[in-house]
Amino acid sequence: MGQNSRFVKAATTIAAAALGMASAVGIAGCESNKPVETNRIVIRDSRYNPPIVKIRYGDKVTFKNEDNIDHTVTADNFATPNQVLSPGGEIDFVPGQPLELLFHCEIHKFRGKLVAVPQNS
Ligand SMILES: [Cu+2]
Repeated sequence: MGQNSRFVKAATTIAAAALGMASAVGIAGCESNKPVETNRIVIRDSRYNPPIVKIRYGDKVTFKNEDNIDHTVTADNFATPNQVLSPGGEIDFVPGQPLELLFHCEIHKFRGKLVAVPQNS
């Protein structure tokens, strides 16, 4: 009985640690989880730079592919935006409401996040 409950406790601790890590990391491979206020997201070396962007909704954000291979900007829920970007290609996206949009490259699976906040925040 004593050993059994120790095992349960250990397993619980591991699960909690894994959860904490997942939320702290947020997006795998990102150096920083701090949103950067910018209207420009550049894809370079198969990453979105910066990986987490904050804008005001109604403002335009431009994605540009500066790599020499195709990438996509694809919303995780496959709603807008969903676009293949050839080398040098650009796409604009204007969120019509406050949102948190997770997006990724369908081809290479790297990830990014766009936070659109109310105009007065
Ligand atoms: Cu890609």
